[in-house]
Amino acid sequence: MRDAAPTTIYLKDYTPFGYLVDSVHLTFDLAAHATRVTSRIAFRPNPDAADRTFFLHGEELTLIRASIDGVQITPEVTDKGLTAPAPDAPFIWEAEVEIDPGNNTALEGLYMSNGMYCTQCEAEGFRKITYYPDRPDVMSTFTVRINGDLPVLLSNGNPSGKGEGWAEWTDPWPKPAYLFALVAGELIAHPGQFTTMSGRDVELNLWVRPGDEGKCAFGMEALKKSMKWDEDVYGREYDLDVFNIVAVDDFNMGAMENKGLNIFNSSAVLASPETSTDMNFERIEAIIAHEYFHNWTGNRITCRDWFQLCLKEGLTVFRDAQFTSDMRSAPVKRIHDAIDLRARQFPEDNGPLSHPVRPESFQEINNFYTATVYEKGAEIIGMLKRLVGDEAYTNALDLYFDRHDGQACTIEDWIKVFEDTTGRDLDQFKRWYSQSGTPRVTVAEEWADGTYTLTLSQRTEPTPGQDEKLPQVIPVAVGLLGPNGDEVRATEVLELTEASQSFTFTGLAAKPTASVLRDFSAPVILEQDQSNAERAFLLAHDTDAFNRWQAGRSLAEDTLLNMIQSDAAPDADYLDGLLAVLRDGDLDPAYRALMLGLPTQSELAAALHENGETPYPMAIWTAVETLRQVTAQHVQDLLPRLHSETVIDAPYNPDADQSGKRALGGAALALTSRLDGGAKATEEYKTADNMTLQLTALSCLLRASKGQAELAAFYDQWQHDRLVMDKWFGLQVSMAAPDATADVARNLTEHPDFNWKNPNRFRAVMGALAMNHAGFHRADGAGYALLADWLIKLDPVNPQTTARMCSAFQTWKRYDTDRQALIRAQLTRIAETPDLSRDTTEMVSRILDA
Ligand code: 0A1
Ligand code: ZN
Repeated sequence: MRDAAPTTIYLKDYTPFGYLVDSVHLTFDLAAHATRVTSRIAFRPNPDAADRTFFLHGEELTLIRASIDGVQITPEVTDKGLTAPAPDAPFIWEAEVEIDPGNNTALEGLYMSNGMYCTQCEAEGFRKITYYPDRPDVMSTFTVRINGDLPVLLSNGNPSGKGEGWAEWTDPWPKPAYLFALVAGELIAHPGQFTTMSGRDVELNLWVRPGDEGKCAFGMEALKKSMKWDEDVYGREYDLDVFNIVAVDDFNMGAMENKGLNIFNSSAVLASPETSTDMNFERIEAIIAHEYFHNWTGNRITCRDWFQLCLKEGLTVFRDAQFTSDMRSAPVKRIHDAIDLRARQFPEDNGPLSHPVRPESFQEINNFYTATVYEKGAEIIGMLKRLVGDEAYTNALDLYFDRHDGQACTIEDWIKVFEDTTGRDLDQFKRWYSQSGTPRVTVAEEWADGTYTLTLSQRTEPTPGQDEKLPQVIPVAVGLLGPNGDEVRATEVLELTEASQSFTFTGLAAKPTASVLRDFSAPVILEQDQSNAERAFLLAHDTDAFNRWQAGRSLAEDTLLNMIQSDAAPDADYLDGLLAVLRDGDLDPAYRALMLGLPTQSELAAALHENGETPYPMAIWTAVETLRQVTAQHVQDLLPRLHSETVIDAPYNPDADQSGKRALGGAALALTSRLDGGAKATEEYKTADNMTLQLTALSCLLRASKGQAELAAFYDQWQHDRLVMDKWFGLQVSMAAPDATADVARNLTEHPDFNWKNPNRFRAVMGALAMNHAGFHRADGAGYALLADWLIKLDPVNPQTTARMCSAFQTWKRYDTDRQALIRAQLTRIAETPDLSRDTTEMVSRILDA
């Protein structure tokens, strides 16, 4: 391992940097293997800091020269940075370094992607560009001159000069170095324009590589909608003359909110009906909104240190979810978010990688860009809003922007604006940030003399480093339904603050049925002893769209668990209830499509494990297949109607309406394919004129062990398109039968188009392998070994992506002892790899410590 004793950084050790930065001037002389970066930085002593050590971060840099106030110096240089004697008065630091973007495969700092220079500096990548106090609480204005022979030269802020072979950019807004960006390449602009609410004209550009011009229109419209929405809903307007977005093919994450120059993974911005699915469009709209919203929540107000990451990420995810709800369907968005949280965040929060939304220590901050920080972080904001009400939320946010604009803040600052606007003590609420693990809420009911009593109890299992848990503030939205299905009590938010608490409802004529945790009002696991009859009743009558869906979901989970545990037949309440919902033409097609969804096989494994049973992946897979087959037969007569109801007689539009119809039509096609052996899917594939339909038909065929001819035709049709080819790779692994998955994945890694250094392509195959539950967990361990081989190979090239993908193993303790032994062997093999990165070392050791 590279670090014999990796350093752990603690929140409690925070101290401010000894100097403030007044201005940064950078000059880049671009060359693929010898880029020169010259810096001129004005420092002055920080009156709030006790320690005046002048240490600048710097990694993988060749120092050419350095001076302080014009006097050459020879700093003490290590592989982490440099230290120099600095005056206790304002001074000018100048340095020149050389870097090698052409050999930067980690995609952090300045690197190259298909001949284009680009940067990724969050979290600690700027130190690979030049020597600097690379920490978010050091903020400065930046002026950047780029010298290079490429036609498009971009950086943050506004353009301030240009000529043949050079361009200069000035960013007037003080920012931390992690928001720095530079792009240079042969790029084409898709232009746009926006006038802000105060009348500022903003030039918008979406920069893409030649050939991708036809995939820009949707992203540009999404950007304009985001700009308008942030003005309308949060009163926040854009603050520069230009806003640039660049699409990059090699990128570790989705996108990055660099000030005025967002850089996007091309998969998160490029879209056309022929090449992108409805889901791609929706995700792109949300990511563009997310990065744009960061301009206020992240850039204008940033984080004091990386422990506060959720300050910008939780809030910005919450804001993008609000945006999506407003642009599309609020209940559908809420259901998607709950599905996603349960699929990604719950396993994290209830396994070896569990950590608080605001962690207290880390070895590698890149390992903490997690579902917990982002999605649970967003849920906390949602709970806060629910607890204080919409008006107080708006007032608190106004105060936050007024009070903290231009600052680097903490969660304490955030909570304080809510305390100051509402007068409410939020001390206990703050436990959501410090306590890890998913709270479980149990529900008990009592009915006597017209009084209905709900007793809610909470407990959270121990998590790594946290044995004792304290009660949290849990907003539980509840409504009551009368025997005829009418709502006898509208939604009310019960505040559960004790370990156990009773809430009474009086004056009721008959025993009601409670609809608990409406709208998924808190990110908890609800444990409610409900009969199937009660669930079926809620599925038929609940006025809360989320809980109506949840009732169906609980029925589905229950019947699957019974099928797995006791070989039971699929439950009639579930099948009949589902049929009734599907028949209801008044219900949104998107919502009906969601009703047809099932818990993931991984979720079922978790549920079995929690019930004290050992999950066997093949038994789970078989139950799901059986239920699907039985469902197809049960709703058979309705399928023709679902097909005709979802035909769209208009040009393709990825809006909520059309994509909802296609989702329902696609779900119906999947069921039909189980009955006709793929005949209809074969026809649909031939006539498909957009990627959603094409991919749906192809997956139905592959699921039916057909479609090899279509797969080959798909390749011929799309081999020139990188993003579509990622789908081609991924789909084959996702749809493979359990015993074939590892072999399919391995064969694909030998395909000439498997460019494993590209994170999208790597994830298309290896991510799909890890997600194919029964395939990944094949009893002989072939899935584990294949993933481990590739993680070991990728680690020296791209530690960030490697480390993130190690989480595929996080649930290993759920499984039988044979599988545990197989996984442990692979994790150990990874851990013992010589020179393993700090990123991967931390992840594997946390997982092994389970
Ligand atoms: N701040 C970005 C996410 C991001 C984080 C790290 C990255 O590179 C290591 C890239 C992007 C966001 O929230 O969208
Ligand atoms: Zn973000």
